[in-house]
Amino acid sequence: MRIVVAGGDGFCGWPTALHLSNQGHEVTIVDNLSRRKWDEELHSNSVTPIASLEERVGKWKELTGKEIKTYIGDLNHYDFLREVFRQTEPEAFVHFAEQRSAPYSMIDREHAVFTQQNNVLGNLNVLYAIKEFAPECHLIKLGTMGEYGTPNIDIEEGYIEIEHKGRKDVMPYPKQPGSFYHLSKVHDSHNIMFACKIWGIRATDLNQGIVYGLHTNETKMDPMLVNRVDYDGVFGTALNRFLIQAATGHDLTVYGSGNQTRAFLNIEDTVRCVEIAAENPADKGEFRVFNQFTEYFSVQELAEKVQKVAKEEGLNTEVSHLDNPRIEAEEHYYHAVNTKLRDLGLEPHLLTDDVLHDILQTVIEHKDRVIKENILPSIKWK
Ligand code: NAD
Ligand code: USQ
Repeated sequence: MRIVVAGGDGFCGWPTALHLSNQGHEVTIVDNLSRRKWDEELHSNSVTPIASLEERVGKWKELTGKEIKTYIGDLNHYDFLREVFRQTEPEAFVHFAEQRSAPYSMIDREHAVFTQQNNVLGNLNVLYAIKEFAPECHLIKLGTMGEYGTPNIDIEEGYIEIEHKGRKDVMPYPKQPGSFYHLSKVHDSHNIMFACKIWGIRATDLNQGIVYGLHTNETKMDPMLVNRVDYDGVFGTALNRFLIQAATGHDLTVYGSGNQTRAFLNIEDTVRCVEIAAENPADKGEFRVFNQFTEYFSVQELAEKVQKVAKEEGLNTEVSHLDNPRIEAEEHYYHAVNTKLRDLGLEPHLLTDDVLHDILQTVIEHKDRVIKENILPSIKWK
């Protein structure tokens, strides 16, 4: 299949592009390299030293003989996107290319506006490009479990049957997101659903949980293919942050009580889920939603798991409860359905101690790169 991976220089996009290429698909990466610029803005970095995109795809070709084409540009520049569609004629468009940090979107007005412009308008351009240049193309869009928030009822996969005053209907599941970033994903979902309805586009929204780990079979093939791993208070996410904190002798930064529960998956499952979605496309006009996660944990549980494994590695790690910089429920019900990807063949990589040891050992190798001042959270919701 001819597949465009937008955001293919990022944490999820890079290993996905390699995996799809390795499966024999004709892969094209589109990325404006803005993630590397946000590192500069925040004076931060990936724990693992990442090569340039050019070096990465060059090494991939040298090792496997497979070519991944690259287009450097912004989804918000429609002339650029039009050319990408004309030249690649995609059968699937995997869309990772957004500003994905909740704290970054909450820095100030400018960052909130930027996040929603970048994400919502970029996605709208992709919808128009599919309509105009590749109407059969399957949009595989990365959404987030955070679109749903933490309702006091079970979270279904995208839709819920509601009975109201004696009448029934199946409706989009109610959304209660927790940041301007998460809201951008909700706006995207609505735009995609509408585009499917009016133009007959086919789309799958992958409501992904928090991704941990870094390695996949492909990124392990050479140090130049290594994935990025974020640890700072802005782009770092819960489990990866805790592992890097343990590696550098920092206390594990649990926000508030730590009873907030979130859905998680290993990066190895991210790449497989996208492959499954690509190989089983939505029907014309269908807006399909899959909840893409394998397990859920409270933040406190994760910190305790990391503390245990760190101890086994000879590291003395404490769990600290910081004042929560976010506005979020810390005590809540959480039960989310995730059967659709499993029904299509996903075999989850679960979070075992061995998996934690493996990630911890990798980040220990690179711990000298960590800029310690970036570890504590600096952005507050209020
Ligand atoms: P990332 O920041 O590492 O990668 C995103 C990539 O998109 C970057 O390389 C960036 O340069 C590029 N990009 C951003 N805006 C662009 C634009 N307008 N035009 C072209 N390129 C652009 O993020 P990630 O962690 O790989 O996340 C990828 C997607 O998955 C995001 O949409 C995110 O919301 C979603 N997601 C991520 C996680 C997670 O835990 N990392 C969890 C759930 C959902
Ligand atoms: N948290 C801590 N300590 C930390 C970091 C986070 O307790 O050091 C807590 C947060 O308060 C929150 C939870 O952990 O309750 C998750 O925070 P996070 O930063 O790991 O994840 P989040 O902001 O939700 O965003 C990440 C990705 C985003 C994706 C989302 C999936 O950055 O792109 O959409 O995970 S989900 O959480 O399902 O919405």
